[in-house]
Amino acid sequence: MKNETTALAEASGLRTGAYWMPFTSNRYLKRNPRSRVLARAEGAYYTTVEGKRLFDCLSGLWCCPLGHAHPKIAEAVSNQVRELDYSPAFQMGHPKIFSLAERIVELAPRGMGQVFFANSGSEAVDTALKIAVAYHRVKGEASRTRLIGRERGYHGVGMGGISVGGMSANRKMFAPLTLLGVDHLPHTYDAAQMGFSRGQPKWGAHLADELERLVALHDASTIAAVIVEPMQGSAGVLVPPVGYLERLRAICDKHGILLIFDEVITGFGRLGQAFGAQRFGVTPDMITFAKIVTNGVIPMGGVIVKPAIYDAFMTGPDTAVELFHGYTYSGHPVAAAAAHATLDALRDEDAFRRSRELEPVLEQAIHSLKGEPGVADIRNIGTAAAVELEALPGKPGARALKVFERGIEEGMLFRFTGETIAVAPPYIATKAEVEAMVDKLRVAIRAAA
Ligand code: PXG
Ligand code: PLP
Repeated sequence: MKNETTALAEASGLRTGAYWMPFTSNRYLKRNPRSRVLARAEGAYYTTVEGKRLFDCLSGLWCCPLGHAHPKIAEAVSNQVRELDYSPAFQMGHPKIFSLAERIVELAPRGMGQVFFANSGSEAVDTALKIAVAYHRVKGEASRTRLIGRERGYHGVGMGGISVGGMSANRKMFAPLTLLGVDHLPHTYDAAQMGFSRGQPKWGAHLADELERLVALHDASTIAAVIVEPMQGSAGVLVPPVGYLERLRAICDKHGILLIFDEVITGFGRLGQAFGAQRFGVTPDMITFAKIVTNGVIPMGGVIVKPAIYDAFMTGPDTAVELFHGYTYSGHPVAAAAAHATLDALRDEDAFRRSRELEPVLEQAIHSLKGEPGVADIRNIGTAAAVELEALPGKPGARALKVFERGIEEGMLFRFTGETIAVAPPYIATKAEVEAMVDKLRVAIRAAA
């Protein structure tokens, strides 16, 4: 293993040109990569190539709540590489993926039955959308092809995901590639009604009735599915109003529309329960997941479906392929091993309970930032929170960037997008660490004023 000095020497000669970085201001970062290149990680902390230690305020990108270099996950991955490193995904299987599917169904809300594996949230979403449209077709309702997403939604970057997604920056460049026959529900955020609310806002359930308007406009016979994040993560922790998801569920039931919860962020304990579905007491027809299923160690995603959906495909001769869909790495053995070890650790470390215990700590701390310069709103649920900042006049995004950069100086790796700072600390974080994170955020916000 390299020591920090070697890593630093390498970093100073860092050649950054060939790597086109995702969702990154490439030119800005490459001009000054200081503190932007991570060398190692352990527990709730990263270390940069310069040797600076950073608290992992967003659990990686929402995906590493058990902390880094988890010994049991590392061991499981390393053993699996030697035991069975790859197994063809089509017409073949391996023991760990069958048992993993069983375990995920066990964790899911009652009434779910099967799991289809992919390698990311984006693939999971595109898979769910394809299953939705194909399901209606195998049921003899081939006219049900329309997909309904929501404004400000994020469903990854696949062609399906950007189509049902509701972030204009992610869509506008690719507009000709987005699916036809997609419509969007309004988002549920209204600063005047729910500014600085803690947990679920009381106002806004009626916005689910907009689905009735879309049904009236397009007719139910053309609509396959509605996809929403139970809590909108990427948009900056937009929490569903009390009663909203229940109403969406009821309207979908009334019209034979499938309801898909995109739980790529909310799955596996971020809201204190296995899934957001359980936290909110609403069971969708499909759940997409990724990220935390392997603690971020190996890519994996998937779709959990109700048995009625799976069963609808199981017709015709039993030698026929029922669903013409899958990825080379669907159910990858190393990812499956990482997922088993992650589920073991979530159980053995009582991680969902820890997430629940941190929720009031984070809530209390984060709302103490109200009144700090430029703080426009604060929202939280589970171990997720966002602070929305007022834009500096004529400089969109500049204030959040300043907060981010000052955060690094303070030993905190915050996540910024647009005017928002999001935090989602690891479940293994202590109360003191969560409070320190918010204290440093206060310092950074003041410095950026
Ligand atoms: N659905 C949801 C709800 C997501 O949050 C995806 C799909 C796509 O997953 P993949 O694995 O293809 O990236 C996501 C991903 C952020 C951030 O900072 C959020 C995501 C990814 C990276 C950063 O909010 N969400
Ligand atoms: N492109 C080509 C040329 C391929 O052969 C394949 C898979 O065989 C893919 C794309 C899809 O790759 P994946 O299955 O990893 O999504």
